[in-house]
Amino acid sequence: MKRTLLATATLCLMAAAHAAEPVKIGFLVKQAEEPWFQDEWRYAEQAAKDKGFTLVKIGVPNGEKMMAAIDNLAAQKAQGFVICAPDVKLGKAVERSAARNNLKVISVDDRLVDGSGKPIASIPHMGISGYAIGKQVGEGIAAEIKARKWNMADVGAIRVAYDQLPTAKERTMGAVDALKAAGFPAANVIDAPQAKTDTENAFNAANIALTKNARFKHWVAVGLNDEAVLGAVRAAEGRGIKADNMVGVGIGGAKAAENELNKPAPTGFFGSVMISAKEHGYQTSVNLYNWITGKGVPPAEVLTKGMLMTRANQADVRKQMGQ
Ligand code: FCA
Repeated sequence: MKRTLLATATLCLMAAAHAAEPVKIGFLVKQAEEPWFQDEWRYAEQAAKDKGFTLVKIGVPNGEKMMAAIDNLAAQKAQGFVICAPDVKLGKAVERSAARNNLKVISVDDRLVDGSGKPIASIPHMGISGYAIGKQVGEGIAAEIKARKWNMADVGAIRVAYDQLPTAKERTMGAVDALKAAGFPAANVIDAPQAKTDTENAFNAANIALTKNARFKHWVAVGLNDEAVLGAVRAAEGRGIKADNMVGVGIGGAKAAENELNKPAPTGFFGSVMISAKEHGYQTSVNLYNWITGKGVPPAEVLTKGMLMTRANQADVRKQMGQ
């Protein structure tokens, strides 16, 4: 009995000591230069301020930097981290390294997978509903093709592809499926694989697709994010294909899209399905904070929604998305 009491008292003391430790959380992103990730960080900072924890932001462009960042967080006595990894196949390495360092981990945007491509169930995840959001892209483009009264046989669709990333494949396949459902000919869809998910690589990929398919009168473009579609739009411009003959719809709605939609004259970047950097940055951080402080375990998977934003409705969409 005495021993039990003593053990209980020790446990209570340990818990109290733990609770008193300042909370420190890492937020690791694969492409720190991308406006979407800048926004996530900004909202994570907001969560840190609201809840009173320290946020450590680290860019992890490759596996080596990612592993070093996790060890570094442990050395600084952080208790956990949110991560969008440079390669989802590093999932097992993330899981092991977090466990070894006694860090809690939540993934954001890109779901981590094991060697066979299966999602790692022990790591809670918040991502976008990729296929549904991709469909919104395709539906938005199909509506614009109809509004312009283009003959679909004369339209080429560039799918800027990054199929090794599951969410990227889901997004672009959702877009293509919606186009096909609207009567778009499957044979007019051209895959343009990009080596990295940024504008420069999308530009190079789209350029090849355009060169090889000069037969089309009009073009549309889809990709996993705004940067991918912007690459296609810029490549088309380089070949004299401007706003009246290009309808590109991205995914994201962060600064890159905003700049484009606010240029005085419309470009081939017709719109973007806006997704919630606020939820992805703020809510993942709060979920992790609650987990660390024993206030609650994060949901295993949260998939967030998007809204089609164009020049015509951008103010309204931003308001509705709370951003
Ligand atoms: C992926 C993409 C980003 C962003 C995010 C939600 O990580 O690479 O551009 O779209 O999903």
